[in-house]
Amino acid sequence: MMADTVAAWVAIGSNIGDPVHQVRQALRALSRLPDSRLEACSSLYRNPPMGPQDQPDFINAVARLRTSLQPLALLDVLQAIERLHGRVRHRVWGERTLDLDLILYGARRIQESRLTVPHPGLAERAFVLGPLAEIDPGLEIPGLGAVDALLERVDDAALQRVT
Ligand code: A4P
Ligand code: MG
Repeated sequence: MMADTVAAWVAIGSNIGDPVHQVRQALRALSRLPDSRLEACSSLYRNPPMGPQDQPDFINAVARLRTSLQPLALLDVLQAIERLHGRVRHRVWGERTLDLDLILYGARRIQESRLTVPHPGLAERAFVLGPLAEIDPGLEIPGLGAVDALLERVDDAALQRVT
């Protein structure tokens, strides 16, 4: 049925309105994508903002999909979900109702105007590495090494699992 599928990882972030609700809604939307299956999702993690500090804490999570969508088609559907959730982008690294980043697509490295994979911020972001290591600790990030090794190099003390 789904030919030539790959695993793809999506990082979810929200810090406006009801972020826990937004992230859960996003997971629900990811479970309904065409030609894709939601295979795993991390816990939700509350953590302080990276960037401007005068904004609310974020809720972050990571999901693993199995998909036969090509990378740009997957980016299109992720951006459609962001728009459905009333995504408004106020400023760089600022607050947002919902941010969906395609962080990994199989073992591929992609460099296009609309899409860079692995996501460039990956190795520095505890709020991505922590949830990713929860679901796929031994995963090799193309060009960067294993997720759990990368996680050891960042400060994840402020990541707080939402119960
Ligand atoms: N784009 C390129 N590569 C990708 C990719 N791998 N995944 C392009 C998704 N999009 C990608 O995206 C701008 C453009 O990037 C898209 O049109 C797409 O073609 P955007 O989502 O509008 O921009 P952005 O995400 O607002 O970029 P910005 O402002 O650099 O934000 P970041 O880097 O995503 O960071 N603190 C915590 N604790 N948790 C967070 O989740 N998030 C941010 C936003 C800041 N601080 C945070 C968090
Ligand atoms: Mg984004």
